[in-house]
Amino acid sequence: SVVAQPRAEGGLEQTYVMVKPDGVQRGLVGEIISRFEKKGFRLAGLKMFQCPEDLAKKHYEELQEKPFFPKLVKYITSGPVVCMAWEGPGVVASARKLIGSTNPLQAEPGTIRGDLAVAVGRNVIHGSDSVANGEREIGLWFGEAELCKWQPELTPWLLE
Ligand code: IDP
Repeated sequence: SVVAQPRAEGGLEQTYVMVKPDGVQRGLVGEIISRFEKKGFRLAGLKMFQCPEDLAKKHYEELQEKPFFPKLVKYITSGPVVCMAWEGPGVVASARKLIGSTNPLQAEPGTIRGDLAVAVGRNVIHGSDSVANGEREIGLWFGEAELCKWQPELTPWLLE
């Protein structure tokens, strides 16, 4: 059954992943979704969205004292983003590894930023940095009715 659910049940962790405006403009959405799908994570929410300034500021509130904060808000609101909620065991830390270091020039080859970006202010993708922030960010970007609780048929082949 598919019902709206604010949070994963059964202990499955969730993270908020977002293709930033540069990734959308560069046609990288499919490639990025594909990496998380192939890894074996479960998509719980997906939408395209033009982020308003107040949401960008709330999302990045921990960085509001940084000198690059105004540019960051401008970047995130500069075009549509693709918002995703992914779930699975250890998905927060694993997504951060798939994404790679904040500065794409320091990101390992094989990671999304390592393979697809060159500038910290155009680093293509966001991923929550803690389980608590994953919950906070999914709550910020998604309404309850936009999140699906479902059991892919493949689950027994992915999870013990
Ligand atoms: P993260 O996205 O890897 O978690 P954060 O430190 O949370 O990195 O920074 C949020 C975003 O702010 C980065 O992804 C990047 O787009 C931008 N950013 C971080 N540091 C800088 C900087 O030194 N100059 C410009 N932009 C930055």
